[in-house]
Amino acid sequence: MTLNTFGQLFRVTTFGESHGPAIGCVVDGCPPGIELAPGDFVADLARRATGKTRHTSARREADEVEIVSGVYEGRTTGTPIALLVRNTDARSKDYDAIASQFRPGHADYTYWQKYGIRDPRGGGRASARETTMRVAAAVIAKKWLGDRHGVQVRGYLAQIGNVLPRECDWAAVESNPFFWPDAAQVPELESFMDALRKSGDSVGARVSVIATGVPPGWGEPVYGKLDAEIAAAMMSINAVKGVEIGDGFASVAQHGSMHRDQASTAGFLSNHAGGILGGISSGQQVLVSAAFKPTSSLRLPARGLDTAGNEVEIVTTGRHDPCVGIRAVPICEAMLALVLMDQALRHRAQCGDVGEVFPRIP
Ligand code: EPS
Repeated sequence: MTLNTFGQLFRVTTFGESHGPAIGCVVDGCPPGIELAPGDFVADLARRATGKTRHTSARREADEVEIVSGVYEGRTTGTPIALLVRNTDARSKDYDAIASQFRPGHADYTYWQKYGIRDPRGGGRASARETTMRVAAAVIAKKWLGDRHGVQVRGYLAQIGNVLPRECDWAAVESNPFFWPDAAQVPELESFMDALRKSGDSVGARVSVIATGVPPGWGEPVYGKLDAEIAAAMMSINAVKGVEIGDGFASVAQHGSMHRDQASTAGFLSNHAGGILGGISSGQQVLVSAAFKPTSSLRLPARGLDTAGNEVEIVTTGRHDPCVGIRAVPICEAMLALVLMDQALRHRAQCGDVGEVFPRIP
């Protein structure tokens, strides 16, 4: 793999496999002086973790972050920050049967075609386990964005299968296992997921993420557009098959008279653009959605090939997520925060002297 690094000035490199001894990341370019302790990572890593409810994989990882570089007396020093999380609950035997098979819909086949070798245990590097380190790195980004700019990044599950929330209430999101914004619908989702799990199948989901407080000016046209980098960041998450900014694909059916976001001295009158114009933030909320495919590790038998080229029946056992989108809310938040932090630093580097330009639409 030649590219395990993300970002230009705030650069995150992740390493490790699902069943290796540890996963980790190196964060380069972090401003000095940010307060950072292992305890800062606990909340977001727990939000992303498996084994917390019956609706996600039963693997129970300690997910304890060791800070092995870049922090002195509780503050970042400007040197590379290295974070390490040891894998504590890998059960590699679960993968014996499929080590010589390619799960339909999984990266097993493409990794094999590319490298001629693969670590089949837990999906190796293609595992959702890798996203732990993105969330850890983004804890630093979220902190800096919040303290320095008042930027807040938060997300919710906006669709699971064909079920859509009837209400959108932020207060509900963190109080149920689905990050679902409609508390009244949670029992319906519980039954839906219980039936799905019993059936052995999986389902897709949509995650929406919103950044508030982003000032106008972040994003670098034309090859470093804020929306282009957000799309790349979201697409780099396992299982993501689509990304929308603002109205996204709904824009296809719209007329310009509707889509354009008009302005008054009181502010913008709508936000179809999702807070980004010409690849640069407008000062409105940045609105992003990602589509997650249904996971491919199923105990329902499927037709496929083994590594000898024979047609075989493929059945995946072990501990899997029937809807990986459920755990993806903190991961999408993380990727948006990483892009915003990187763009904020790049904006400061080039345009730090420009200051506030008149008029600013509130
Ligand atoms: C995953 C399969 C399961 C999940 C894992 C992602 O792992 P295992 O088969 O080893 O039990 O638990 O997710 C995590 C461990 C995590 O921390 O996100 C997969 O196939 O992607």
